[in-house]
Order: sequence, then C-alpha cells, then structure tokens
Amino acid sequence: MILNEAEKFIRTAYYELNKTEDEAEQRIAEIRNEISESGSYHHTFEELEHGARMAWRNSNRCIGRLFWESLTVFDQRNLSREEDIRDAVFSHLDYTTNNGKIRPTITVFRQERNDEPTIRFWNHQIIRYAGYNTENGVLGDPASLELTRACEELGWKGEGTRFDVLPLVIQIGSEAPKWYEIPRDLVLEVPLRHPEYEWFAELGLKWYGVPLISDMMLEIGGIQYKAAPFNGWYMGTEIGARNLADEFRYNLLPEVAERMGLNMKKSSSLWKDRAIIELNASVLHSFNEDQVTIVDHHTAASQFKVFEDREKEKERKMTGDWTWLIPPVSPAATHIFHKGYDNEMQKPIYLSQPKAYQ
Ligand code: HEM
Ligand code: NRG
Repeated sequence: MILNEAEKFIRTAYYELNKTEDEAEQRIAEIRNEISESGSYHHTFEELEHGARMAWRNSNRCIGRLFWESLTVFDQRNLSREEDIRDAVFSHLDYTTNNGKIRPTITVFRQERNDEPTIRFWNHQIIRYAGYNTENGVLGDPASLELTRACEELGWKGEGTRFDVLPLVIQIGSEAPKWYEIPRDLVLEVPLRHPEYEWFAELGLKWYGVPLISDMMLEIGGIQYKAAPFNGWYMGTEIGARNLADEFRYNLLPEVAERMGLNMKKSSSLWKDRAIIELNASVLHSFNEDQVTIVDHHTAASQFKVFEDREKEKERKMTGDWTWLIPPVSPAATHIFHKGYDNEMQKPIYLSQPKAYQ
C-alpha cells in the first residue's frame, strides 16, 4: 500500500537528512491527506533527490556505489511534451558529459498516475549502437537488433556502420512514439588504440563515454518513475570484457588474438585471456588519454570496499548481488570475490520493467 511505503521512506529519508521526528510526522500527515484526496502524492525536490540517491545506494549489482551522495538530480516532472522531454535528455547529456569529466546524474520525469499517460523511453541506454542483420551476420551491436528494427519501423534509417548511434525514442501513453537523432556534439566517443600495439587503432574500434540507462524504473516511497534515466561512468571491463568481447556482442577476441599472433588452435595457449587483457588495456588507455572518466576494476573494487566500510559505520544494512559485483576480468584479484553478500532488495530502488516496444 502506497501510504505504508511513503511512511517508511519519509521516516528513513528524514532521519538521514537530519530532520526531526516532528518534521517527519508532519510530512506524513500531509501525505496522508494528499493520498486520501487524490489517491497518490508528490515528493518534494529534497525527497526526490535523496530518494534517487538512496536507490543508487541500494543497487545491489552496482560496484560504483561509493559516490551515491554525489548524484545530481534534475527534476523534470513538469514536462509532458515529447519535444520538451527530448530537450531535457539532451541537457542531461550535455551536463553529465562535461567534456569527459563525467558527473553522475539522473533526470526524473513525471511519476506514474492513473489519470496521466506513462512516459517511456524505448532506448535501453540513451546512447547505444544499432545492430543490423545482414547476409554476413550481424553488423553493429547484436544487443540492439530488436530496438534497431523497431526504430526502422518508425521510419529511422542508420548510416549502416558498426557504430551507428540509435535515435532517442520517446513514447507517451499509447500515442505513436517519436524519435529524434541525437546531436553528434552531445555524443562523446573514444577511438580505441593501444599503449604498445601500433596496429590496434587499425581495428577501427571505439566506444561512447556515457552509459546512460534509460529503461529502468525508479521507485521511491510507493511512487513509480518509469522515465528516470541515470548514469555514472564506465568501469573498463564493461566495454573491454563484455560489450566488445562477448560472442553475442561485438565478438572481437578472435580478431585481436589473430593480430597478436597468438596460437588460436589450442585454448591452453590462453589466447582468449590474452586478447581480453589487451582489449581492456586499450579501453583504459584510450579513455585515460582522452580524459574521459573511466575506472579500472581494481580501483572500482577498492572504492567499493570503502563504501562497504562506510555503510557499516552508519549501521545501515549493505546488500549486494555477488554475481554482478565481481568484475568479469580477474575477479579473484578483488576482495569482492572472497566474501558473500545478501541480495535482499531494499527500497528506494531501480527496477527493470517490461520493454516499452514490442
Ligand atoms: C550496475 C558501475 C554509477 C545504478 C553497474 C555495473 C557496473 C556499475 C560495473 C554492472 C553492469 C553490468 O555488468 O552490466 C558503476 C560505476 C559508476 C556507476 C563505475 C560510476 C559512478 C551508477 C549510478 C547509478 C547506478 C549513478 C544510479 C543512480 C546501477 C544499477 C545497476 C548498476 C541500477 C544494475 C543495472 C542492471 O540491473 O542492469 N554499475 N555504476 N550506477 N548500476 Fe552502477
Ligand atoms: N554494462 C552496461 C552498462 C550498465 C551500467 N553501468 C554503469 N552505470 N557504469 C554497458 O553499457 O556496458 N552507470 O550508471 O555508470
């Protein structure tokens, strides 16, 4: 029930914000009234801001949580037209990119209500590469095949490269979704090269700087925000060990290993492992050289350790999903591997929700 959820959230949040119990009880009374009159209630900016930060703190799969209190929260709950929502997303991109010095940011659009149509982004991330089925297999990012197809059905057409940035797709209620090309100057990308291998740049690889998740729902005190795109910066392995390496993504290990001259006939030559390491070295080197914020998995794990210690100090229950927290490269070289985490879900929280298209 919404009032119960609201009460729990207000008491915790107000305590953390150093407000008095009186203030919390007064606010709860106010919320009770608003709910009995309208069936729902609205957060103050302060509640929204702290709720979004708590939700980051509660993201069991996230290794980047040390910085949860630094999240910038843009309140765009007053917007209801696609063009205005688009412009707010573009401002978010511009603010967070900050010439490469990425600032963790969330933009919160209007909450779910019975009497107003839902705002949804079709995109998984605001910036992501398209994927096309061709006679010679998939061109681009296979993870984007369905969305790319859906965009084409809306009339969008990509250039046909391996790295076409998909358009921003906004849908309000059951209206026809609208799509917008993202201005190129808002899309910071890093061409990949290698600190030792001159040939690496010839592979023509690159990745974008800002992982801006746009398909999750933010839930605070019983209120659902189905359009609330958020981002921090990348951990190198997300790109080097998964996006570019997974067989079902860009699948680049064979090409890298080949150029490295490794023995690909026997797996015991560890050609895959060696290729993974150099691909990851290239990602970190290139982002660092271009001064685009990125973190390596060892540093991220150390930062996560500080987060764990801090949460303990504050006597808060720290939860986590071990299977996601361990980095995909050398997991046992981080402390995370050697302990366990309780994967209980605490609210406020970011949740996955059904796809907006299909
Ligand atoms: C997941 C790192 C910021 C919320 C992850 C993952 C990594 C990560 C490595 C696992 C992703 C995967 O394996 O696909 C970081 C780093 C950040 C950061 C380095 C830098 C500041 C944030 C922010 C938020 C957030 C700002 C929200 C406000 C989440 C959530 C997930 C996640 C909800 C799970 C996503 C899912 O279930 O698909 N993060 N993160 N993170 N992070 Fe963070
Ligand atoms: N693995 C995905 C991104 C997931 C979220 N990762 C972050 N989030 N770093 C990928 O595109 O590789 N964040 O908010 O910074």
